[in-house]
Amino acid sequence: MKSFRILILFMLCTLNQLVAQKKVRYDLYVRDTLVNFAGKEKHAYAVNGQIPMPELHFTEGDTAEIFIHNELRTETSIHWHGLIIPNEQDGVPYLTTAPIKAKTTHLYKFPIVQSGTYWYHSHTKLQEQSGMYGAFIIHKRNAPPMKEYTLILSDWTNMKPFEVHRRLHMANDWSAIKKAKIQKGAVQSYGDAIAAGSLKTKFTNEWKRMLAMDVSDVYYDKFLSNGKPEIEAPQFKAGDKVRVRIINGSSSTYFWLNYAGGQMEVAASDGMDVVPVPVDRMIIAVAETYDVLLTIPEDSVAYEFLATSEDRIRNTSLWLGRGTKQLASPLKPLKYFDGMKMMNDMMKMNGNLDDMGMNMSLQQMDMNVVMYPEITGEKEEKKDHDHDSRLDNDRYNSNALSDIVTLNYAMLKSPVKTTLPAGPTRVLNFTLSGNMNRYVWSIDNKTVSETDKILIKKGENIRIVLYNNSMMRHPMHLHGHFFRIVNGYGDYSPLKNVLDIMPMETDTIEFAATESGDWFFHCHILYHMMSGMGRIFSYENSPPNPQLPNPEKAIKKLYKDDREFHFMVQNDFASNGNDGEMMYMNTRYNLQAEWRLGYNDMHGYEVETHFGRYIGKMQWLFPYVGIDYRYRKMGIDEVEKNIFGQKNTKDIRQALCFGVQYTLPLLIVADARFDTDGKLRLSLMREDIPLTKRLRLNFMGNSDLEYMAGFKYVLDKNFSLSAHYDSDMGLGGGFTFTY
Ligand SMILES: [Cu+2]
Repeated sequence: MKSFRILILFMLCTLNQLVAQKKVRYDLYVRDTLVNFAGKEKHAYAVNGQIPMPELHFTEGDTAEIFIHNELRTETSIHWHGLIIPNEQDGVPYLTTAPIKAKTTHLYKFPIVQSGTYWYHSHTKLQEQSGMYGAFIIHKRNAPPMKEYTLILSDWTNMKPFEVHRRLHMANDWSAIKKAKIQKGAVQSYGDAIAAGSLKTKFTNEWKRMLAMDVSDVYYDKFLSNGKPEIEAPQFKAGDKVRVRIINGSSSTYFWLNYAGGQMEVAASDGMDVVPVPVDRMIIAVAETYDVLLTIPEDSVAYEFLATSEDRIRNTSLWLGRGTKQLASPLKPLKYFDGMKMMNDMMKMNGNLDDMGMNMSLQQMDMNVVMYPEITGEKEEKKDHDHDSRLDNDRYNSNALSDIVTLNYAMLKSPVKTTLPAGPTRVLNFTLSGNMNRYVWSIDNKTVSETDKILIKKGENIRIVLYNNSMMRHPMHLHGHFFRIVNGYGDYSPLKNVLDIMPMETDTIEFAATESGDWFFHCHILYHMMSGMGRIFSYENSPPNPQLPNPEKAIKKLYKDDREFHFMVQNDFASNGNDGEMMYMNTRYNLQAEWRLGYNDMHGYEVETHFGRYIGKMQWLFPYVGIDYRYRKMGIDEVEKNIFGQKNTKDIRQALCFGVQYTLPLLIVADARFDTDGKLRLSLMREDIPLTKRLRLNFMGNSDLEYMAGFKYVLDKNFSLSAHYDSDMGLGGGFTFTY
């Protein structure tokens, strides 16, 4: 009898718990679809027929049950960004969770233990760029009702994401040519430099071995607010204070945000509340979320909330209220050569960055500030003496140089104490490293696949000191944990899960190791992550993960992402012959081939192949081995010698060669090689000198007294007109095909 009473009691308790923990179920069907966001019908992934994926709502204390029905012919995954969940629910395929195979259903089930603005996205290959991102909103329990609106921003390209990624690795500047249609000077050619009176700046930039660079490297055809170029929220009335939950679901775009109805009050970041702070404008990094409070000043007006891509090429808007449209002030175009000059000043000849003693951190000094005309002023309206003296005292804080307030991380304060529990502290130093020219992104010059997991222990505190020694900013995201940004607010340092770190900045973050399993820490720019910019934190003595029965085998799949080889080929179909090159390369290795096919015996043909490895962070050094094959028929008694007096073997050559390439200032590639016939050859070569937006110059000369110079006029992403003079083949013209 007594045991029966205990049973009843037990059942009642369980029932009570069931009521308290409400199960919230969603069914998500992932399907291939065709969309037309920017004038062309393109392939994308839709969930329940929509892009972005459906907005999911939960309340703190719920249990989420989310069924993913994968109706694709490829595998997929879903990662719950910013959520504190059991490791096997985190959704990184092959690291934490089983991949969702084609035509199967996967159940994610986890308790909701927090509240705020989060999102979810595919963590498989480049699927996120094709539409797999959505809002994940968790309401506070017993929260008073409030006016709110969810805005998920994203970027759309008509180019296949695979193509975008491949072209980034080829230093192909087609996207700059596309941008130049909208913003003059985007290619930053020598012609653009002369027009801007900045020839010396351009020359110095190439002397320091930099390619023209922009604040973002992908050209997007559209930016979207909840899947549309612009959206309206007419339901809001004068006096309403609307909590706009902004999620940057872009693959690689940062957005500047400003509002036509006055200041924006920043109230939360990455789901965590902050002490509200009013700002005039703010940047939202890739994968960050911010809650901002916007006030509607008057009825009969629709106020623009404007999101402009950091490169200022395009924008997308949300209109709050109903009536006459009140525009937010548009952002002025970038001053490219002012930015380039700044970069030149900070770039040392060895490829490291020099902050000139400024100890930059927490986004307080935007090194791009010289490119932003609204802050630095147009040339004719120089700042007065008053401002000049402030510049010395507050040189680290860009807000001191401006009449408007821009959000930075030093302004974020947690409303509650965020002190870490007592425990041993482990300090890790990471230098973010990158190579723009070959699009290699890494930490301490190593990619994810080139490093071991970083072992951590439950109960310790992990402090990470990050230094960004690359030329781009990186939104670093930690899975499954919140970290404090050490920002001068001490016990009230803000909690986030994405840290945007600008070039030359040093930032410190710290978190309590309270979980188990493996957690990804990576740059959230999709193309940087896929290039290998990340690390894996692994808790020692974690229980086996039932989703990954063979973790050693599984992790190899993850490593494959940054080991991927990319292919490019170029061929010039000219009146005097046919020449071209191909490359098949990854982070460190490159298999190159060059060929020249004449149309007669006198011109002959030749093929050279190289296989080599790039050395060093900047990858300027490239030792290789290769095979040469060459055939040509000269007239009798005609003998050619090289500058060393060696007789030429150009007529017939089948040789093994060993050589080394080195990239010199001005991006001139020096090549020294030695072959099994005992011949030495030195050459200098420069390709793709941007004379104007579309006109390019190449030249080559070598110790066999061969030389070549040519022009190319870029017609579109695959075709150029070309003309060249070649010491062997003479003058020729035709067209060049580039893939
Ligand atoms: Cu990055």
